[in-house]
Amino acid sequence: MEDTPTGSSLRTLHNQVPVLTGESSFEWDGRASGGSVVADATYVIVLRFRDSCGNEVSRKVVATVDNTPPAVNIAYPRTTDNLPLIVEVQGTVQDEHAQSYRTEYGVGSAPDGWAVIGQGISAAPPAGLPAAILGRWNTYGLEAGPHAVRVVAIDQVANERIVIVPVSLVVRSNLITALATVPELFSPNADSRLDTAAVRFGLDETVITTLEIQTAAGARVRRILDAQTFQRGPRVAQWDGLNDSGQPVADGDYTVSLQAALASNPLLRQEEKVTVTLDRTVPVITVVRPSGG
Ligand SMILES: [Ca+2]
Ligand SMILES: [Ca+2]
Repeated sequence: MEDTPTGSSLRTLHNQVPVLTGESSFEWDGRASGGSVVADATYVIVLRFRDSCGNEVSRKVVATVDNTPPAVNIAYPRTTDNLPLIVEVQGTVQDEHAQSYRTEYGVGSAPDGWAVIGQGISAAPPAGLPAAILGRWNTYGLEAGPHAVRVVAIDQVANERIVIVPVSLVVRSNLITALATVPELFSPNADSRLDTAAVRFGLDETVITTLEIQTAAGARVRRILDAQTFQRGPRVAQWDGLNDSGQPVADGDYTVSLQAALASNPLLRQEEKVTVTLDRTVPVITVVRPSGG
C-alpha cells in the first residue's frame, strides 16, 4: 500500500492523538480545514500511527462525497404542448450514485396528490436518441384543464430533486381509450422468449382502425391493421418484428401508430402513438474463474 496519496492535504482531522489498544473511530463531516464543504469526489483519509518505540505505519480509507441531487430533465411534455391521449413522458435522470426515480401526474395546477406513471433507477437516453421514456400517462377519462407531470429522483445519500412541468389537457375526440405494447421491450429472435409485442388498445365507438409500426422518423415499417372496423371494447394485435416484406427490422425504437376514424362519421379522427423497443441481441455473460480455483 502506498503511504502517501498524490493530492494535497485538505484538512488534518487529528494530530498526535493517543490511541489505546482496541477499536477507535473518528468522523469527517466532508469539510475542508477552512470549513467549506468539499466538492463531490472520492477522498482518501490517511491514518498514520506511531507506537511507543517510534515505529510508524500508515493506512488509507476512501470516502466519497456526494452532495449533488440527481440531474433531472423533462424534455417532453412541455407546458405549451398539445397533449395526445397517451403521453409518453421523456427525459433523463442521472446521478453518479443513482437510487431511484418515479414519474407522476397530478390533477390541477397545484395537485394535492400524485399518481405514479413510471419508475426506475436512472434514465440515460438510448443510442441515437435525445431522451429516455420516463413514464406513460393514459389521460383517458381525465377532464380538460390544468394538470402537472413531475419526476422525483433521489440518490443513494438522500439528495432529492423534483422537477414539475405544468400541462393542460384539451378536449379530445375519445375514439381511443388506451394504447400500450406488452412488453414495451421485446426480442423477436425465435427463442420463445418475448418474441412478439402485443399491441393492446381500447375503442369507445365503432371505428375504422389502421395500426402501423413506424420508424422514429415516421416512415412506415409494417401495416398490421388496414382500415378494419371494430366495435367498442378492448382489442389486441401482435407485431412479430417483421416489416411489410416479411424481413426482420433492425434493433431499435419504433412507433406504434393507431389511427381511428368514427365509422358513422369518418371525418372524426384520432391518432395515438406509443414507443416499442426491439432488441434481439442476447446479453453476453462473462464468467471469470476465480484465480486458484
Ligand atoms: Ca448525487
Ligand atoms: Ca426472444
